[in-house]
Amino acid sequence: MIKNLPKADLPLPAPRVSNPETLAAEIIERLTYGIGKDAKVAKPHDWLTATILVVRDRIIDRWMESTRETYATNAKRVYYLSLEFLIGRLMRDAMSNLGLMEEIREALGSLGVDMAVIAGLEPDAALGNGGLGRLAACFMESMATVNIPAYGYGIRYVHGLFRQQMADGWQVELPETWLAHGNPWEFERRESSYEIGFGGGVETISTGTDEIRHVWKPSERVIAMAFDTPIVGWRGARINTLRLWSAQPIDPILLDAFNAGDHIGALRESNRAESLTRVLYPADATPAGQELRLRQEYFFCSASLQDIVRRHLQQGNALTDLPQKVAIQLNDTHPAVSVAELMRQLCDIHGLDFDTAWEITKGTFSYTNHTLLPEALESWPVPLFERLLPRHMQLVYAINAKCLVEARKEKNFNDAEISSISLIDENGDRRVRMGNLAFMGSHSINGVSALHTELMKETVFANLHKLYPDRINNKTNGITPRRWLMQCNPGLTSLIREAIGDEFLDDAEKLTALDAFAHDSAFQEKFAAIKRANKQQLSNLVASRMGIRLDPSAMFDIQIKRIHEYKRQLLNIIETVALYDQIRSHPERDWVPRVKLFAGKAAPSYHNAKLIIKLANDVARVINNDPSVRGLLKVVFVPNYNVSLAEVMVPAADLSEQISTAGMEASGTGNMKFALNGALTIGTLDGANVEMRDHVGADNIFIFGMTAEEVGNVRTEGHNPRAIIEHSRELSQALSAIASGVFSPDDRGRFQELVDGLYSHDWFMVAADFDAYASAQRTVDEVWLDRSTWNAKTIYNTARMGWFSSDRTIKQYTADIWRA
Ligand code: T68
Repeated sequence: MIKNLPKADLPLPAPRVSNPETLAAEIIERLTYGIGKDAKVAKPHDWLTATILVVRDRIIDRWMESTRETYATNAKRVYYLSLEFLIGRLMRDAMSNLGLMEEIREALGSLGVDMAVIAGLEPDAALGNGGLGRLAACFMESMATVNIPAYGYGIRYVHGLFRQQMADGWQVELPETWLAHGNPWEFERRESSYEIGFGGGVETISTGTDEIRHVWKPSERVIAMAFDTPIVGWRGARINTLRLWSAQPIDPILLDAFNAGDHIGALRESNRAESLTRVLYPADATPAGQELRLRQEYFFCSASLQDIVRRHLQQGNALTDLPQKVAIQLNDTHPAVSVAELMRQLCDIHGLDFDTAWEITKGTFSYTNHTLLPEALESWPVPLFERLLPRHMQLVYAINAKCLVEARKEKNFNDAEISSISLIDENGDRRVRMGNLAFMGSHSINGVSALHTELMKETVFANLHKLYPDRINNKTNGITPRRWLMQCNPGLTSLIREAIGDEFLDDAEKLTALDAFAHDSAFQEKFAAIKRANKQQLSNLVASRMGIRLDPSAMFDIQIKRIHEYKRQLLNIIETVALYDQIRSHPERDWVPRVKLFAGKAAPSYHNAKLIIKLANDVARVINNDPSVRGLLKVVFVPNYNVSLAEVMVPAADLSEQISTAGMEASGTGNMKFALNGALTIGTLDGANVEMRDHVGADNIFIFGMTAEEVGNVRTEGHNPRAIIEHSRELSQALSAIASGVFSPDDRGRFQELVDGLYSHDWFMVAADFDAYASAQRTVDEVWLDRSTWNAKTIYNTARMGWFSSDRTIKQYTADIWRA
């Protein structure tokens, strides 16, 4: 029998000592007793795991302290619900934030292990598609840094975003297996498990009074089990938790079926449950649309809300105090079913009346919108929603009725206005609109850049904004300077420390002190030398992965992001082809040597995006093998873009391509990473580019092309892209080369449809913006040739990008939305 010990008097472990000798001894101890390996035969992966375990030990004390403190003060907690967390590697992040990097490097060195080698083995946690998922990861780090008691909630996908390979220039998707060697960062929490239901029906029970209670009787149940990962803030200020849910069957095996000889049937239920959290949907900016996706959404929302409500009650709080103690941020509409789920838990499980529950719900939730693309707005067919979540469907109707009556009575909305704000889209097959559900159920709805927020008010949410004019607000995105400056660019970080001291490490806006050095030629040279070293590193990577040699003295012109027509990689490729023509026609001119680098994944079902990748590779092959180019132009598509690759490419860029069709990129965050690392931006007045121009100064960024307003006008009034193309000699030559098969001799018609789209509608204004873009590129060349001017501009960029720290963004969410 275990006796009940007087818990309060139990001693806490002594804090760990962290000098290299102690660390080395602990690494050996972990290797031996934690992993069961003799140092003599340990493989690099074993060293990696042992090192992570030693770093982790130093996190745990503070993690417990952070949790205890929140409990003791009963402080308001922030919950960030996101179907995606694009974390990348964690070891360097944790070591750097705890100030352990040099000590661990030395400890490993004393054991004959190269830290860089084992750090390179850590798999990327790629539980996200792109910007939205990476933003969630930056926010997690910043929330810990600015000391917000926050939890991230998401899904523990067994397979994150696919690995991209090239086969003859075509994208091929392979499964990604980040858990293959185990995951030393996560803690399985079997005790934090919840039942999640699907399907079945709703029963009503009379409670004796005039009320009736609804009881959902699901026909299918699975278990959600928690896995916790600690997230370390800068200087270890605070450690928060990222809680990811994994689906488990209620019965791991149906023994009756197994014993009756049905071996496959015995595992059917188990497979069905586990398949729920097996893969991340690889489509970004387009809703996945399948039933499994809705099941994933509901699964993680229900588990998270059960957990949140349990913690709230366990702390002794009343349910009516939920908005005072809990803020739940919905990362896009993917977790929007939470609105109906919280209503269900409050009304059906905890017995609150509908109106009280609705006030609590609106007070608790807030919603971030990340896109206005009409095709990206999530909606679910009513029959599917009803079959999978019958009780939630009833609640959606009830919420809808309440809000539509309000609109009709208080704001005199007409039929068209009512139908645009309704939760049910009645055009064609009936669908549940998740954006409208998130909007109605939240007290705050925010966009992610100033321009995007204004467009939200004018377009997609115009009528909801009219109904609830105080809800929409802007929170311009940010990036964590720890990962995106200090860790990925240690050379630049030390140079800045030498110049302006350490204050910027704790407050990125202190980088403005660098302004004073912009025209200091000695400083310029050091700054340029660091850029050059970063370019050399990227060149080494390209040489070893692709066998292509790059000249680090050439201008590195980089476009890395998901492949999407609105992001206009095609514009960049066409301009590359035009430049290729020019270099050959005018060999006597003083051409600036350039390397055009691309990387990014296409959604597996996105035909045109995949064709654009193939075009980039076809163009690269022809240009790189043409001796008449004399090395003045190289084109490289680096496969398998992920966070770790970005950490090498971002610090190596001279020129950052942010050239989306104006009005279509909600914010962008890659744009911020490049500029912070001293790349100059060539870009449109889109998303956060607009605010970047305001901060770095119009002279230090290359802006070109149509404005969002102009794009809007052209789209409503119609335009004639054929005339535009025929008017531009460079453009028509480049397009006819591409269309006629100059780059695809094995299949001359391969790119015909891509080019035809530009002639017929040019929805993304590629032709319309081409001349402005090409001319901006020639301005870039001119400035490049005047090195001290170029260098001054790059320093101004680094100096003035501090405002785009995600610490600033998180402080604004805290002050205006969460009030934590
Ligand atoms: C991005 N959105 C925006 N969506 O495109 C980008 N979509 O401008 C912005 O900077 C970023 O969000 C952060 O706010 C996305 O990344 C998705 O990834 C996505 C995923 C699934 C379904 C729909």
